[in-house]
Amino acid sequence: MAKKNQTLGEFIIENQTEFKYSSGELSRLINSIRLAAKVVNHEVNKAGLVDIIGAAGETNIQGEDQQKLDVYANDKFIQTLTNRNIVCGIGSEENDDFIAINSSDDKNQNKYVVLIDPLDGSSNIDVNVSVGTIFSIYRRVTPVGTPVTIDDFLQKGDQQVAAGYVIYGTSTMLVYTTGHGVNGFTLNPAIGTFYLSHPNMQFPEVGRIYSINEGNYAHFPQGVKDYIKYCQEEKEDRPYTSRYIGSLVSDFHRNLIKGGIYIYPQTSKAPNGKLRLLYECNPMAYLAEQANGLATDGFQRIMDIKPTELHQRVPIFCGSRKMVEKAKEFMKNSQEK
Ligand code: P6P
Repeated sequence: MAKKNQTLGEFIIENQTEFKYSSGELSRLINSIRLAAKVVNHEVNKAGLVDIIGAAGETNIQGEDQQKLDVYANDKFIQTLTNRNIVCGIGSEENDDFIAINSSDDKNQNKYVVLIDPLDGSSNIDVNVSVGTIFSIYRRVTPVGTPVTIDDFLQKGDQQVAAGYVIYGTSTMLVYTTGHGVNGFTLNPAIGTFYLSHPNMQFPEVGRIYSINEGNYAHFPQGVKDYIKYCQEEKEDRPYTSRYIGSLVSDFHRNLIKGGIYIYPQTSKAPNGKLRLLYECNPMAYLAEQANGLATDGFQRIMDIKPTELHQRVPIFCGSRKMVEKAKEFMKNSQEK
């Protein structure tokens, strides 16, 4: 049972028996993410003060300019996950291929792989808008003690053992699930401790906020155009409010608290949408379902999609249950016309 003002450390210990595998491993996993989150938070909060922002002059596999903080955050999460000797592999938005950890050491009894978007929304850094880290944790499927393979990463979202995000906003929060609901912890930067501030987070069944980049309207599928018009109709419960921060973690977090739907659909220019299945959509889908919400690609459950590539993109509609269901109706109806 979550108690307000409990520290993250106390919460993990009190609830580690819920983790369906050996308890100590979850603690070490979440603790390594907690440490990296505090280190990255420190740098994000001073980004405006030192010349750490701005492109690092390189581009990542996505062809996007790598902001120095992207690189820094990626390095910190990989370093802490590696040092804790708990994972056998890491997949990151910033790395073309997955990273095998201690794979040559046959004593490597590590059982988990982590997929991570180390600094999502990083294009917002130099305009002082909140950004986030997203993580997804699986148990490996290949034999323990052997080198990790791509199969350990290409698992359906419903095989996740934990997932969550860190949001570096007006306050820094760690929000995560291990399959027993979603809990939010707020960092007290003065003492570097995360406190349980949002126990048992749940999407309101219906919200009044829709989040989508309407600049792409001309390229949206008809079902999305129809849903946007539905949101804008003058009715008893509408029009809804349009809010789009351009940072998935921030839009998702606001919708989780207030109710709402976030949509990044396929377009004529991007037939699979923009967001990545393994380290953006699956972890957010796990959180959404654990918080009484839904996450689909417009037609099927995100967590039922069998991944085929480390960096594959999928469309995503996620948030309050009734809103995602309504959007799915519009997508289905437009297909049948
Ligand atoms: P657009 C940030 O790059 C991101 O991955 C998400 O955090 C955000 O919701 C989306 O892309 C913004 O994309 O095309 O609307 O700028």
